[in-house]
Amino acid sequence: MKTYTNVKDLGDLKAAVKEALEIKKNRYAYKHLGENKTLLMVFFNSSLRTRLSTQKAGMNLGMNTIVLDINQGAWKLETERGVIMDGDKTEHLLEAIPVMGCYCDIIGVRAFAQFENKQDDYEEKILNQFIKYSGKPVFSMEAATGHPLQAFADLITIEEYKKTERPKVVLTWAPHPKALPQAVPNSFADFMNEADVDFVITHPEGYELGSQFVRGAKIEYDQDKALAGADFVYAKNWAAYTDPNYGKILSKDRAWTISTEKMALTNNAYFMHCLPVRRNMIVTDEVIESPQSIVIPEAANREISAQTVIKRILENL
Ligand code: AN0
Ligand code: CP
Repeated sequence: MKTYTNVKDLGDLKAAVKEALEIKKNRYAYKHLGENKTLLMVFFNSSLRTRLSTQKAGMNLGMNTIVLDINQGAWKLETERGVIMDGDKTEHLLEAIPVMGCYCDIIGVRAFAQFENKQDDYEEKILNQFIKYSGKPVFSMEAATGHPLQAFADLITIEEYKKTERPKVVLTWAPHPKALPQAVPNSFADFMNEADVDFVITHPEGYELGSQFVRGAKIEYDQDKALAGADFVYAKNWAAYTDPNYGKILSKDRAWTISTEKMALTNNAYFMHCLPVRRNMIVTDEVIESPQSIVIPEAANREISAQTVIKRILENL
């Protein structure tokens, strides 16, 4: 594997999940692979899980790991070419990226959608410059349009908890006070569409996601109908994708919050969320604290998805 930005990079998805579950059984079995290799993790945005789990994954593989927070101590970076740099930006991304590439063997990048220019976001302007100019294999740690390490961990978790061959998995929009990217729901849809599940997406009108991610998934605008018979409820907020509302909040309707009443409509479903989650906006205290909530094992699987991806990249260096 040379880059990891979406489900296709994993090839045979069943084989990838199988490999991940094998790694989980003995996560130190490949410690030799990363010897004298350095993983650089570059963050343009905050993180708790991705930072810790990816660093841990690299260490499990015997790698040295370096974390760079661009907004804390690094020079302010200009990202546009042709700009006369007489403002507050000290360094250009076009020098910074190849320099970062000099000090490592693999680079993970977190660069969220900025909601300033839809085309820039959906062309993955920042991530693709790392791929093009770093000279090193690059993987996404949540970029503008996707969070494939999260979705891979989600699929591993569903595989571990499913009680039927083909479970019903419902991705539901839920309210949030701030405009959030579509990266998590995009990647979740990207993966579920390739997995052996009955996949349904529910959201208020106006929150349609990009067709390149939704593909053939069922859309149900009535959340109660969507939840009926669900085996897994995956809640997430996202801001509008479609024009002219790209990046806007259209609703904060708490009728969409996942509550005990909503969960009662399901087939005793498991509750999932990528975290961080705002309680009593996305999900009530009762539901997230219930035995059906698997948000912690889901987060734990981030170490496993990251390790599977980094292992495959190391094997191809
Ligand atoms: C981010 C998002 O929604 O994309 C990260 C989630 C993993 N969430 C927030 O910014 C709260
Ligand atoms: N789920 C996830 O990626 O969490 P962080 O933003 O804390 O890394």
